[in-house]
Amino acid sequence: MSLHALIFDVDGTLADTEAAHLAAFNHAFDEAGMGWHWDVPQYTRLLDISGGKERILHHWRQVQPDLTDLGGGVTDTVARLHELKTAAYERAVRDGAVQLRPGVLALIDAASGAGLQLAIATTTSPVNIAALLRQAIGPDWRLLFTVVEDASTAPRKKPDPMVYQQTLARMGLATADALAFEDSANGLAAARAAGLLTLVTPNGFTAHHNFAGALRVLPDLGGITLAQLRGWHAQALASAGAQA
Ligand code: XBP
Ligand code: MG
Repeated sequence: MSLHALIFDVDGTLADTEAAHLAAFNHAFDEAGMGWHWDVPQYTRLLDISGGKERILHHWRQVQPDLTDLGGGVTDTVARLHELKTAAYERAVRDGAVQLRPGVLALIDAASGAGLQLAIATTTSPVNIAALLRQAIGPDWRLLFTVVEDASTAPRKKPDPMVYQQTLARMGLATADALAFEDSANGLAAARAAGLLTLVTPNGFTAHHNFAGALRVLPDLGGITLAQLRGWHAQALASAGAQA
């Protein structure tokens, strides 16, 4: 089996976005007068919850344990807060707050030029993907990716494998045809549960996570070549075959 596709997580993998997400959450809480402010240590813990809406509700239940969804009031408020947050995040990205991580663009270009399929498998919202990649790659960014699976298409969030299973199915590929790229324990768990060999590039918010099961843990993708990926992929499949 040779390598036919690269599947990328977005937040923390394609770009170090979580500081901008954190600022956007706090902006939304201020705008709505919630009286909440997340600091970095707290947000680092909250990132164990995938999905911005799920994260907001999780925090609300932490600060108000007797919270019940009174006639939709809580659900509507969470949705409103997330809309405010997403708008603030989009503005920040458009203003250049976030850059792609080292090696990401070079690898995407090399893989695309070599005829590999590229895909995105993320728990973030579609508007966030478009804001980041429009700014980082250009208005035609979507043409580079065969499949984009995100919070709008895969409602069960990582570590659930749904987003990766749907990505593979839509690409018509087997797990052995692809490599996944992740930054977090939840993301690694989702990719592994979908049967994918996974490279991890941790960041400041995830460096302390447990990455057991990763094909490799790399500081970033700077200088990583397609030939190296093909070699690691073939080696992993061969040793899996030898153990079978
Ligand atoms: C990381 C997430 C997202 C972002 C915030 O996604 O869990 O929730 O933190 O974005 P990824 P939203 O799978 O790309 O690492 O507020 O749109 O959820
Ligand atoms: Mg991530």
